[in-house]
Amino acid sequence: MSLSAPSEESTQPTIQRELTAEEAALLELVQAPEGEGRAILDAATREVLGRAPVQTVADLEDAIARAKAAQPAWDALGHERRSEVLLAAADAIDANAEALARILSREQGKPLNGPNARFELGACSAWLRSAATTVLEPEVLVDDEQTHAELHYRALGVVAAIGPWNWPLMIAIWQIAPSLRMGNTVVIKPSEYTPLSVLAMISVMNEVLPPDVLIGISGDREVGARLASHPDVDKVMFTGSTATGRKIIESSAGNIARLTLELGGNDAGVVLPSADPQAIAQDLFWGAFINTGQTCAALKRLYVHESIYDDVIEALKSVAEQTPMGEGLDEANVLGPLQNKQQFDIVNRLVEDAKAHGARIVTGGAPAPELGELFYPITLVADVSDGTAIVDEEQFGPVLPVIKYSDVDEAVARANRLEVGLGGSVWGDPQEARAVAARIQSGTVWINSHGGLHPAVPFGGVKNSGYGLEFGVAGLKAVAATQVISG
Ligand code: TXE
Repeated sequence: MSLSAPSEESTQPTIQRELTAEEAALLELVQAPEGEGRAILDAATREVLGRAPVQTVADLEDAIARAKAAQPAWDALGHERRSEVLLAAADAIDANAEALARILSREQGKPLNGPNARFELGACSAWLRSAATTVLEPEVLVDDEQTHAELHYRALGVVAAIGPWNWPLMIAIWQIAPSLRMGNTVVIKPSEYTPLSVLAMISVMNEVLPPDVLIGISGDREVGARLASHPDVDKVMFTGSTATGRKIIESSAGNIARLTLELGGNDAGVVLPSADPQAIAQDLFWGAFINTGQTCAALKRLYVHESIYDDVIEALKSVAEQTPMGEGLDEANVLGPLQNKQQFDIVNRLVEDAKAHGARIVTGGAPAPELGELFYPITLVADVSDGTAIVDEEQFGPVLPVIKYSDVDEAVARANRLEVGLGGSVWGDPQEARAVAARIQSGTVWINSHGGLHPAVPFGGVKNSGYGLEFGVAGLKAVAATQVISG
């Protein structure tokens, strides 16, 4: 089989912005030989960054067989030794963090600075260290004169990790780290949009991991489908679209693979009348626009009480105007382009549709070709209502609809009316906000912030946002087989 290229094609034959020696060395380790592979573009400049290997279903079969063969010895190492190896892998990531951040910045588009590429590498190290040191003890279930029953957590076998293009390295680590910690081996297929940065990080980790414990496979959705449905795969960790999540659920009927599905959402924020618009503006802004809005648990619909509606919009506009967007390698920028043309077209379509339905564009509202082909400015859409596409569909980009409400019960009902529930937030007096938070249908509700994650705090969605928890002890349980020892 062959790998179908993403909808965009290279228009520039060579990279014009020079790679550092460290970046070039890492890319050389993972990319296809000269003249082979598929061109991967720098998201900001649209120059060719490198060549992704084009791996087939036959390569995948070989990878799964090797991962399966390596698993018993990795499991037999025991928790203490595996923990040491994973901490050494985190050290290796730290030692290569700047080069990896630069490759990530080029390939994904996110700037080096702000909560972006360097931040993502820091998170990779932190989450890997947390998984390496979190302990999952056996539980004594019953201990009386007749029975002693314990619940143990064992390795499952081979874990398939399938990831997206928005936080490609961090999400890869979220899938890899707990899986390896519990004694599983991992075959990971990065998104076809961002394979090079993920393969580079895997190659850095493989400097210290035993052979075949972690195998990267660079392939398209056909390879992803075969990986998820493979009879020798015991667990699938997937982050991506709801449509693909449904296909993976269907294929799990065949291999009975356990699933952790993080399928994005359309997170609502509710700003109560007690909120101070100036005080919350920065956090609201980054809650919505972290990674230029391309974040699963970003604020995607903002419901603001009518008494402070205009003030919140003004405060957000002012932050938007002071926040620089541009090429990621420029140290001044903290917002970047959309990663790919498909997402750029979604954002453009949703804004055009909002305008056609009479919405007011407060700032932005049209592409910014002067910055580059895939740049879209921060766009605030006001005087918009539920039922329009910009509110009801996940924009996954630098656009935020701000919706006016007059009654808190009504705002809660509107926040809950969609079939997704990853995150949510409530802004205002903390006590009042907590009471409202309990009524929001989402896996996490933040108070006076949105989207902050911690490696020890479980994260996962409800409704169509998927199921299964990641991080912390709950995350280790999700990649383990339970065994009761009773006697
Ligand atoms: O996702 P896909 P895409 C949303 C966002 C975006 C949309 C599509 O709204 O516009 O999803 O993005 C692999 N079996 N999110 O096209 O297609 C595929 O190769 C197994 C939200 O990137 O779901 C890639 O590695 N795997 C999301 C991965 O699945 C398959 C983050 C994701 O691709 C497969 C990104 C199959 N049948 C986009 N088909 C979030 N949760 O944050 C594809 N793949």
